[in-house]
Amino acid sequence: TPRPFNQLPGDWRAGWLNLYRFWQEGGFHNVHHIMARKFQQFGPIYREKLGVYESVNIISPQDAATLFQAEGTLPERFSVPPWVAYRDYRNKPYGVLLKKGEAWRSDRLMLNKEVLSPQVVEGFVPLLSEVGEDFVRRAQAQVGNSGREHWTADFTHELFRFALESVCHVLYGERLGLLQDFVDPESQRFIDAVTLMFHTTSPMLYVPPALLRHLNAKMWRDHVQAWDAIFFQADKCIQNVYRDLRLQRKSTKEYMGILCSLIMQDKLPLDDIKASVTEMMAGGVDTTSMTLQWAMFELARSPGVQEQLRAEVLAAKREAAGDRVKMLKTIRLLKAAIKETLRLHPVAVTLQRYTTQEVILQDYRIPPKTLVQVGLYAMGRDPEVFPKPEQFSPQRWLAAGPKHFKGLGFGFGPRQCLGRRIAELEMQLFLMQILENFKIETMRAVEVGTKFDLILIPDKPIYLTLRPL
Ligand code: HEM
Ligand code: 2DC
Repeated sequence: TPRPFNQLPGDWRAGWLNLYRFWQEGGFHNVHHIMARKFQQFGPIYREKLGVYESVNIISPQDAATLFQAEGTLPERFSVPPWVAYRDYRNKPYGVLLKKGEAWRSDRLMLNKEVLSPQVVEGFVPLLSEVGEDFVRRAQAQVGNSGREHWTADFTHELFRFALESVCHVLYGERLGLLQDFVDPESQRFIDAVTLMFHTTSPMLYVPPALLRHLNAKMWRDHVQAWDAIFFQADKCIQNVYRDLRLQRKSTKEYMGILCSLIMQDKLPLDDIKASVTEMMAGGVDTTSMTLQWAMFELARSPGVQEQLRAEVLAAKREAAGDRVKMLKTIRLLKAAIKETLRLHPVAVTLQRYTTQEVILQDYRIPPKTLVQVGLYAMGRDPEVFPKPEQFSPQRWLAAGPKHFKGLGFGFGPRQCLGRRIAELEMQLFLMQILENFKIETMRAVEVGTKFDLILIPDKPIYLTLRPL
């Protein structure tokens, strides 16, 4: 018979003491390392309490499968307290990110049709390719300006702009012009606000924000300011589109973007559309850009893999006569390289679900309403799950053998990442276009670690070189 819940290993009795220890260890930036260590200490399942939040943590793909197969039709993840607190404080409606139950489901089903469905997604290809082409053109100009035969830089900000330009093109059907020499300061403010919003979230994760609000702590004030800037800027973009639509300034011939489609469908209240579009605009900046930065870094460190990918892309280009939609159907290794990047460098340190019924994990009975976290970062580096985990090897995703619940970078099931298809296409097209035009290089000696800043990011700047082929 399965073992009872209160026999689970872990320190879950003294929440505040744990939080203090955690803080002492620099835990706010090291959540991923602390988790990996706890799995070593306690084995593949442990229970934990930090502040007021309790969770059960798992690492094996089989346990993840058990968890997700029992999630039902209204899955719920940990809802980040300061994000909820901001919306309540300013009286802003929740989008799909923070909604629950039937209210979440009805919004999500409408959004899926316009954001995730294969028919619509194919229409994003020309929009996203165009942005990728502009990035290549800009890189070529930078090579020209440098007076050398290459462009060497920390690409963080370039990629932030690329990512915002990309997501806005599909959301609004319009270009912001962020890949030109002059960047609109308002857009730059938006980008900085998203980074600040993530950065100020992590220290508040385990402390009830109501407490911080009462203390009027600087962290909370900065957080509010960041969200204010995010909502202000998104609202301006949304109003522009709305006005153009009413004045019939939009030509109905071409695809006009996700926002237009949602408004014209007229099945969701405008406030709900706005809330979710704002979340997508904010969710589309740091996520894809950091993943692309890691992908280029890994490719620079593995020139052999890079050559293989380039050969695949160039062959696909020849066969498809440059048709990007066709090319996307044949670039298996490139898609595997993105999965491999997310294995070593996931955006989300964990996936989480509240159980709705009793589940058995590692032979322990987990009661309903328990927060269970899948340690995504720890799983990606566990040699039991991925042999030679330190090796960047896209090929492992194409080899025979079970991949069951191993590629979870975008989450799973009906609550998985809403932006998944946009993100995948954007990253595939970007890497295709870079590989067609440049060699990616880096200084081999530099080791780069990972820092938790709500999402996982590099712990120091990454310098990359693009060298025209
Ligand atoms: C949710 C990862 C890009 C918008 C999530 C989740 C993960 C994730 C792990 C939680 C899924 C779950 O609980 O099962 C990523 C990664 C990205 C990325 C790795 C890029 C590399 C994007 C983009 C957008 C976006 C570009 C916007 C277009 C969202 C939203 C949710 C979400 C709105 C909440 C969905 C819901 O609760 O129904 N993402 N994401 N993400 N993501 Fe992404
Ligand atoms: C952070 O312990 C650590 O995709 C917490 O685009 C558990 C947790 C819960 C939800 C996760 C979050 C972590 C990391 C960032 C995620 C978020 C769900 C969606 C969000 C993974 C792992 C993200 C980045 C969205 C953000 C959209 C937002 C800017 C409006």
